[in-house]
Amino acid sequence: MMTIGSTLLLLPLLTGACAAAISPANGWASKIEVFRNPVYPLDVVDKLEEATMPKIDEWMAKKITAGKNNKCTLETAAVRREWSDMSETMRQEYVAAINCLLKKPPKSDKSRFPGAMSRYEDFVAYHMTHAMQLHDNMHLFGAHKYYVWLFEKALREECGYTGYQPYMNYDRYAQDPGNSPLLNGNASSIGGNGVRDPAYKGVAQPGRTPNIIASGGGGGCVKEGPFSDMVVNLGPTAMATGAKIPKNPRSDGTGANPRCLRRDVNRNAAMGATADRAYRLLTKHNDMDSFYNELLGTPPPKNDPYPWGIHTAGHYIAAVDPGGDAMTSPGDPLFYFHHTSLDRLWWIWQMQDPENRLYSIPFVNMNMTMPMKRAVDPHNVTVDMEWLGPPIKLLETHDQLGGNGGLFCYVYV
Ligand SMILES: [Cu+2]
Repeated sequence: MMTIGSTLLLLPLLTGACAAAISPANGWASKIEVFRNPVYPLDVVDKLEEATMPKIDEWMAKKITAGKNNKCTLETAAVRREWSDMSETMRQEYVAAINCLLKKPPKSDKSRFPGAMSRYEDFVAYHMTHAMQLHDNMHLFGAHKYYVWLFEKALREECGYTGYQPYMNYDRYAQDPGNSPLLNGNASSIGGNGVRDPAYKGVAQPGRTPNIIASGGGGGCVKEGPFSDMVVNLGPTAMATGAKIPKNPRSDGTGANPRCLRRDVNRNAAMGATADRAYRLLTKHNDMDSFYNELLGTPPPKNDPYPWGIHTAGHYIAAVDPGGDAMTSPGDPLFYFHHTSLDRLWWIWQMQDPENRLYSIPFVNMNMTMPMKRAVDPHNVTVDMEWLGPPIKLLETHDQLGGNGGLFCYVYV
């Protein structure tokens, strides 16, 4: 782990950035602390992100002048980092904070969610009962931004975590996720693969070629590293993709069903989220609908051995139970890394043209048309997190640098 000074970092940017009225000495790199793990050279998306930073700095300067930044500045912004860019001590601190949430008593309604046994599972309980709201076209980005932010807040305020929610750069791990610093089962990982279960075949992908994300060789209980002792209580639901998972006593999956965390750490999934795919996604689309649809892998890409779309690919990097169940997927801590990565991609896309993109909302999902939502004025839509956090306006969730009355104030590095 090493720290690179701001000047060094700016070198590749100097040619492009000198037109802006920001000199390197007081540009963005002097405002944000950057850590890079030298094992991983910057990929095309990282480079695009760096090249976007001067633009973001200018955008923030404009907002500050107009008095619209809600006290958020790049200097005060929290920094969400890539897992491998964090020190091993910080990674272990993150794991410890999740273990703390797993031990804290729940705040959700006991009669509605007898299976939510911890603060951690309060979040799962919300996701499994609000899946429709969370995943319609309007909400996928914004509501998940708020949801992850509340989770990060709980880690910090209720469990003393001093960092911020990490993301995973899929590309760093795609070739061999099971041996990656994220999932290799070391003390500074989030646990290892599940033991092999021949009954687990993978996740069906109807309409795509190939039409299955074939098993990566796991499928059973995680026996190595952090979360190998985790007890999963909620679920499974009708959306479960695992094999031989004990049934929940309640038909909607909200009852207590204590069992192990099962995983299939899957290269076939991860390869659908490589940097070339993310770069294409970020640079090819000027309008939100086409950006959104490519993220979801609709229409299915042709002549691609991993045609899942980045959203699906990221989810099934650790499929099975509950990671592979669309309703209870936040029950595997990997969920938060994935949705934070999507949040980062969304931000990079927005910031290519903040004037036009910050508040754009997708309306058309080629897989799932939700015509009712098209008639709704997004200005009137609120995101209500109920037992997780107060309701806020949907459009407030769009701006991570000043949204939610300034409570959202973070950048990705
Ligand atoms: Cu979700």
